[in-house]
Amino acid sequence: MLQVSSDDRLELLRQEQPLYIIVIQHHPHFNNSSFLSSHILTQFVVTFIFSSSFVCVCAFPHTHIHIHQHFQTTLIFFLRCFLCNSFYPIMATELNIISGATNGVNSDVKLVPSVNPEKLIIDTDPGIDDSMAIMMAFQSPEVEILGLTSIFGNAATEDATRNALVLCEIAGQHIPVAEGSHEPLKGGKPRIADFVHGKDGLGNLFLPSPKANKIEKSASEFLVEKVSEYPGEVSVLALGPLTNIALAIKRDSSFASKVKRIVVLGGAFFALGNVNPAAEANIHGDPEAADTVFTSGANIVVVGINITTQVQFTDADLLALKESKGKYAPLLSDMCKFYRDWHVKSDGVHGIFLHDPVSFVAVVRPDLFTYKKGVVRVETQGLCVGHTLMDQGLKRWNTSNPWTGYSPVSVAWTVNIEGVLNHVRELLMKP
Ligand SMILES: [Ca+2]
Repeated sequence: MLQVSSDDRLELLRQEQPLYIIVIQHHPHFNNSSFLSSHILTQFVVTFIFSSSFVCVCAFPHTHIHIHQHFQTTLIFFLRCFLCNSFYPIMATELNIISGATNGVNSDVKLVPSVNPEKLIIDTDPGIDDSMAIMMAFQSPEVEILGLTSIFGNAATEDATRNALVLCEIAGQHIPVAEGSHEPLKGGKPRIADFVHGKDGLGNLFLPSPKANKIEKSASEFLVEKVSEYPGEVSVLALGPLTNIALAIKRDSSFASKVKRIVVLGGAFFALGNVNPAAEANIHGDPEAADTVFTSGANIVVVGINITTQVQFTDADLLALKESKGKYAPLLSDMCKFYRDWHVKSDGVHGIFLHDPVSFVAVVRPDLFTYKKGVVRVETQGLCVGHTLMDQGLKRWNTSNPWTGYSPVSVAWTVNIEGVLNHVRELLMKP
């Protein structure tokens, strides 16, 4: 029988990101060794490991199930790979393999998710790469989008709201869009990256105005309302400056503890920025808000541009997208022209960085990244305003400092580039 040693279990418990588990449950027909010795089950496991959004570790609650040696060996091999690479952390979701088999032969085994999709609010400044991430989310059964909240950044807030409504309309999604703050916490006119995303924020496509309207509630009101309605269940994907999230934290002192997790696209960790050498655009857009969010004690995962710039669509990828049968491929390909030309001018990259799509992948496939935990602070003034700096915990400081006493956050440290690219391609090219 498959055995997981106590050391392996300890290693599992040390991890802090979600582990998705497939439980092969006992079933009256499952103890037929001829069925289990078939390659069907092995294929399921291997298929799941490589192509699905779930990591496969199997547990056998009923020890009398006989596992064929071939299957067992495969399983142990993958289990060991996972544990050694520290890829697969705490349990979050279970899938049950439920057999519809009779006599264990010619079985039609079905995989039935035993949990509901993850509730997700996307706080966004669409934005070309935001649009890619939003359309990917609409194509992902693993998430239920409760709504979009808008923020300035790639476009002014009112344009971001309009674009969010347009994207929902194109996708046939009847979900609320709540407008966010028009300015950073400290006030003043926000910096708008129209030179990256076009005057309309969507690559100068100037799409028709949406028919639907934003809801009356503000973004922070909507965030607080949904997180209070489903405490511990709602995740937030923050793709722009963090003003709305900071306002939600300020509005409701229980927000940080009630939100399931906040996945932030922002910062540059031990790397140069993209607004200037010190700062990344989303954090630079509202440094005070970012510092408020990072020190709030919420469960936070940060994906910086040190990670996202590693994941690029080349011109060949963009062509493949254009020629694909992807449901939103024509729209996104058109948008990407402007964005791609800017990358050539700005970075000498013949292609695009996939900042926002990568951050969405971190929501549904956290296993494609490794993370380090540490307190993150944001510089709010001076030369390096907007700079994110993490205490890696490598030193026991002699005295307290501005990092002391705050909860650590998870900072994405490495990325499985091909794994993320494949997931992005799969969703964008999905009919
Ligand atoms: Ca964005």
